[in-house]
Amino acid sequence: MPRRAADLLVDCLAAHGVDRVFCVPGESYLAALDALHDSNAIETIVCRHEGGAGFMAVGDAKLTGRPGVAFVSRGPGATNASIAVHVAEQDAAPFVLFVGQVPRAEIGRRSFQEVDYGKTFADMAKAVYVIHDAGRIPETVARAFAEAQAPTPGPAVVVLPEDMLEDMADAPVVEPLRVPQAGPASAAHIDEIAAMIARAERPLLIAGGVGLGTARGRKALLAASEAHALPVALTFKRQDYFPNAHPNYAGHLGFKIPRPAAERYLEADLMLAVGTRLGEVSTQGYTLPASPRPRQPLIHIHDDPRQLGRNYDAAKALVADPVAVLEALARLPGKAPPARAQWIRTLHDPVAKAMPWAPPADGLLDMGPVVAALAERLGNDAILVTDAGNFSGWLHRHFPFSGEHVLVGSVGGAMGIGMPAAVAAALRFPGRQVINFVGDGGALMTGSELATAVQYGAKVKTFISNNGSYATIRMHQEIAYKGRVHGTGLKNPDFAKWAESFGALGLTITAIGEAAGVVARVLAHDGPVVVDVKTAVEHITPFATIAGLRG
Ligand SMILES: Cc1ncc(C[n+]2csc(CCOP(=O)(O)OP(=O)(O)O)c2C)c(N)n1
Repeated sequence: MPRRAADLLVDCLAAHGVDRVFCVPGESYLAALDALHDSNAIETIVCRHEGGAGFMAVGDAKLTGRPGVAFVSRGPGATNASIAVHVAEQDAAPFVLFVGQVPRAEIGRRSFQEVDYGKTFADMAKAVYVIHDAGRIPETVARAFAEAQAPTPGPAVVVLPEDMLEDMADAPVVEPLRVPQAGPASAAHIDEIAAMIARAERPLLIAGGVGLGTARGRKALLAASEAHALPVALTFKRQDYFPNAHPNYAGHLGFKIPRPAAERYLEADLMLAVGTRLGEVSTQGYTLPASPRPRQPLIHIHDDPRQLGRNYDAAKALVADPVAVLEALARLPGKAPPARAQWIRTLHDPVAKAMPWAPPADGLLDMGPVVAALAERLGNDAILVTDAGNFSGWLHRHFPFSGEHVLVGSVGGAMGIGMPAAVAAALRFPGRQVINFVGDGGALMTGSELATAVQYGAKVKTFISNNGSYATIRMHQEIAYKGRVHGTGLKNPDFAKWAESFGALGLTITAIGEAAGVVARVLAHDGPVVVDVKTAVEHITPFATIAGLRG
């Protein structure tokens, strides 16, 4: 039976398990909105900015492992959403972005709000599909979802000329395509890897990527680490994959870790990089391990052959499912030279020592007491979301991720992901605590999605580090152009009142002694909360003060 293309599209989404789409409406896809109006399977979350809608879809994808979906309008909507396309690529998050387009007869005339998405997204999306023929909606949707999920996961863009959505089509829904996946490694490969580990006195397992973040992946990582006495360092924003209190935990490869820590890792006589692309941040600018030829043998395991050999000449580069490799390793008995125990302590002890927060001697407020109070009170299934900026450093340093906590942040370092991703998390898991850490910079980039939280009852708890500065950039300024502070100062609203005006609870912390009580109130409140944490910019990172940088 022929039916409207827009209805066929919505049926195809439902067949792909889509139960929620994030959007900002546009006249370029009215028919799709009209079809969503009648869908019982799919909830539409209307957002305040396409960047917010895209970040929500990416946040949802990070939590479910399934493609997040957003609908945005042509030119202005699509370009606003582009930040999420970029983040999905950098973060390996499956994301399908549907974009309205001018009518087919207008394409190529530089019509009102027309964009050539193939050109615009060529360097960000894995694929851009334009549907000219309504009969090809089912096949195209299926391909876009498969592409978004295939190793390495990422963004796919589907372009919908507005008149096409009104056409009639009688094509059947195409059920989800099988997504190509790498298999396990052969027994010979596993034996060889186990033998290399057994010979090493100072091996280091660098774990990251998306697959290891699943419950199965985390279990395999822990089991392989324990079976083979392997210290585990986690890549940027993947700090939640391994229990931080475990004696084999070797730390988080965050932004520019202190040099002594990097040098400790570089003492390794074997590096085993599993699931990670070995990106710039985690590798400290391609020095840990050294690119292209590491100082020590490198075993690099990834399920996408394109990620191997790009920046590293690995002693062993293996295309395989990283989780299956860890599971296979965990089944083998491990042997470790006696010196291994000391090596593990060398990596773990400094991290463990720095983990408990202690009030600073100068008594100034930073995010430390908030993190300490959260560490005491949060349940093991809490979801912690971070925007991009130095404020997140206190969480990375002082929050003991249990291995079950989930951390959502942007590997690609995009500011603005915090509030939207937290809203998506609270909608997806209404029974779990969702904590959002954001700076005063990021807060006003996409903080208006607090309205979306209130509209849909997402109980997000947001802590804003209000230091009156884009402090991360101020820090770079203080280092590169000592004392010449310019373009980084901020004059902020009263964030508690700002939150109240949305209908959320607004609270303020002005001193260290207030933090524990406010955190308790936040967690007890049955609704969205924003806390204005009046942090001192002097504590510009957990590792340095401005006076220290200037001195
Ligand atoms: C969308 C985006 N714009 C700009 C940057 C560059 N940038 C990185 S951190 C930062 C400052 C963050 O400021 P804030 O949110 O106040 O946190 P703080 O650094 O003070 O902890 C900026 C501007 C970025 N990463 N993303």
